[in-house]
Amino acid sequence: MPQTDRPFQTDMMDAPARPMPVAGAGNGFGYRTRPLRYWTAGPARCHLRLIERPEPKAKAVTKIDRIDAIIIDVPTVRGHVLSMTTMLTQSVVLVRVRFSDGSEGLGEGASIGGLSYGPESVESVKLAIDTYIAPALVGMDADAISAASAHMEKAVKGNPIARAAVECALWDGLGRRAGLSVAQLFGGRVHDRLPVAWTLASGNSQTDIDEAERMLDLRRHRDFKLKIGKRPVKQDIAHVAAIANAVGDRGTIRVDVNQAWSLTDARYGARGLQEIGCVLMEQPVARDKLAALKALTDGYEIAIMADEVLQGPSDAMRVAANRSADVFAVKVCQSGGLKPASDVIAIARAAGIDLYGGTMLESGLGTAAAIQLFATVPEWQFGTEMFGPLLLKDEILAQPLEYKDFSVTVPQGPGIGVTLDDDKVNFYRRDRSVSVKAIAGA
Ligand code: MUC
Ligand code: MG
Repeated sequence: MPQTDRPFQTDMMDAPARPMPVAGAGNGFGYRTRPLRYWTAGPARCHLRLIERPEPKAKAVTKIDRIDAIIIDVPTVRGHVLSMTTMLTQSVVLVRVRFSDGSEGLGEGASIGGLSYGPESVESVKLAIDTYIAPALVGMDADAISAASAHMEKAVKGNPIARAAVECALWDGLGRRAGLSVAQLFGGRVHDRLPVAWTLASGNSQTDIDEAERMLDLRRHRDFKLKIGKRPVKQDIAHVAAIANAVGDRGTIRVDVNQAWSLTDARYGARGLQEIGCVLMEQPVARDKLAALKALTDGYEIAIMADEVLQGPSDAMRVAANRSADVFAVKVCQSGGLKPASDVIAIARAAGIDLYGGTMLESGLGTAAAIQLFATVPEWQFGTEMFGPLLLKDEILAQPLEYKDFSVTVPQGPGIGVTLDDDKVNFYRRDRSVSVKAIAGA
């Protein structure tokens, strides 16, 4: 070890063979040296040096300077027919948080089908951020995300999607400043890739079969989620059976009813669907009908998945406590952010409930944020559906996410690991567009 690396050292000034540390020079660890004592008696002068630890300087706190939220509307590759509406466009809120040290963080808040899916829309998300969240958070310590989240929860009840968009941007900012990915901030990845299902929702059985064939040929998806609940149950089962027959052993078939069925419908549906080999039934009944969800979970072999009912850790606890579902669809937006979503995951794992990585059809930004978290979880028994950007006609990331071999690659790099294509964002932002119809059809 060189002399200068020692925390404490003496130097013989008259021993010229030994290199002398220069008073005041650094020693490579940020310490300075200063002479301690001199001996002049005798031929050899002795020079004792003490390495001096500088007064710790108070580190400048990085603060939240500014929060901007914009709505973008991007057309979908085809009509996405859900039980409650048909989507022709997906609208999301992009959030940019600027910090006092010049760094930035990005986040996204998304829902589907305007207000037909749930109590938040992109318009309400932007309003909640601009009017309530931004004023509450500006000036707070940017690295203290738990404190900021607690403050947000105090300032804004409910509105998990609005809170999630801002919270994600705070994690992205912290990761960028620290040079760590969001996955690293959440304990480190255990997967480099995650399996990705595709939703068949054209509204037509043959079109869906053709689409499934294309996805299998491309090796992009082999797990298919069918949106049902719009037609009578019997017709829905016939539709699912036609697609299940066509796909055969090459993939799996799941359904999402988006709360459309009564318990009576759902009993009939569960029996029919499990007979044709459908492996998963998502949120068949209204989100407040927990007893009905439990009756289905207890009564049938087909796995019952909770989606809309899960609006964060408290709901997850309620569903887990009664074991009212077999599987949780974990959604970052619906949970209120990355940290609450990781709490939902923890509750499921502790309760022995299986996991599925859910989407709100976010663009590449929100999708990448969720992938960062999902990559840290050892087991996704039913895989994920992180295909949001693929449903959009255009890509808003500078570098699109990589989909291949039935899976998506976890982005590398600090924070969420993606950057926006600013020209595309400007093109699709609502406040610059001539006129955009977010939802069409019924
Ligand atoms: C939902 O209800 O799960 C996820 C995939 C999809 O097609 O719609 C979303 C929302
Ligand atoms: Mg769903």
